[in-house]
Amino acid sequence: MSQGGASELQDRIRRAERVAVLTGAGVSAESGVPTFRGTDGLWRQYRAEDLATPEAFRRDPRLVWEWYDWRRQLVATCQPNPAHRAIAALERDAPEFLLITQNVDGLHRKAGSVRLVELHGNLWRVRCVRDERTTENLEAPLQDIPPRCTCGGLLRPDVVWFGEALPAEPLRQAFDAAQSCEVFLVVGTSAVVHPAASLPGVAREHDAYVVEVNLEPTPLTSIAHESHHGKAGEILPRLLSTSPSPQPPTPNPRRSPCSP
Ligand code: BV8
Repeated sequence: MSQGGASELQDRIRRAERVAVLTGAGVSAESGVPTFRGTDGLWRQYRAEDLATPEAFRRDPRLVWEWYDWRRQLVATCQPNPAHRAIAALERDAPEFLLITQNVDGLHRKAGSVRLVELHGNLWRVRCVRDERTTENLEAPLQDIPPRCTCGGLLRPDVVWFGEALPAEPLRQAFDAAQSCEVFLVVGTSAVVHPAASLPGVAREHDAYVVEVNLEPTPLTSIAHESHHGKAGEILPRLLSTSPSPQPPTPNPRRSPCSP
């Protein structure tokens, strides 16, 4: 397994029919979106069990709703970074491609990715706990916190909480891609949350060339053919030889992390 040295990735991608990419919170870090388990990560400030479980929502729906609303406002002004854009460019070049993201921030779509599945749902969509209908219309001024569906049921974030099953069709597509791709690129995930974390191992078992791009080593590093440790926004454009688009101005550290 090579670390950070010469990469076969471009050559492997050129020769590949099917390419799959798995991303985690690290791909959005340079856009200003906090990760979960990093030094300044969300789970450092909050306990996952207190906010990202169905029990937490049953116990204190207002607290959980307000936490996700805070995250929506945090993410609303964040822009895709060169890592998102390099993955969107790769999609345009690969004959068969699937982006499998654990992220709920919507930045891959904003960067132009189309062939993607969101394994853990989407921050911008809410779901009625009673009739399961979803909506992305969060504009209406909220009388109640959390707001209610027209059927009277509470609206909840349409994300996958701990102990909840992942959406069946995206999960099926993700495992199909891992089993059939020739190249599997993993970007910005600590690889601790299952079942997403098992995908790179499935790809490796099916003879895919597995490449990891992450700030630091993870449980995947030992099974990857290549591991490149550093910032995805710097490494990916170079690795995929997409010229990094002009860097947006560095956000003023004294203002909200994503304000231009
Ligand atoms: C389920 C809510 C079953 C959404 C989240 C097998 C083994 C062990 C445990 C389990 C298992 N199977 C199931 C479990 C239980 C559990 C689990 O995995 N627990 C772990 C933590 C021990 N899994 C579940 O509960 C899942 N459900 O299995 O249900 C079932 C089946 C049928 C019927 C009923 C039930 C549900 C999992 C989803 C949980 N939801 N969040 C939200 O609020 O966002 S988890 C949370 O972690 C996020 O969703 C996130 O997507 C996910 C993964 O985190 P990462 O994206 O990897 O982020 P992290 O901060 O950890 O790492 C970022 C990395 O980036 C770091 O390595 C960092 O170094 C790097 N980085 C930072 N900056 C950069 C960078 N890299 C590059 N460039 C940079 N600039």
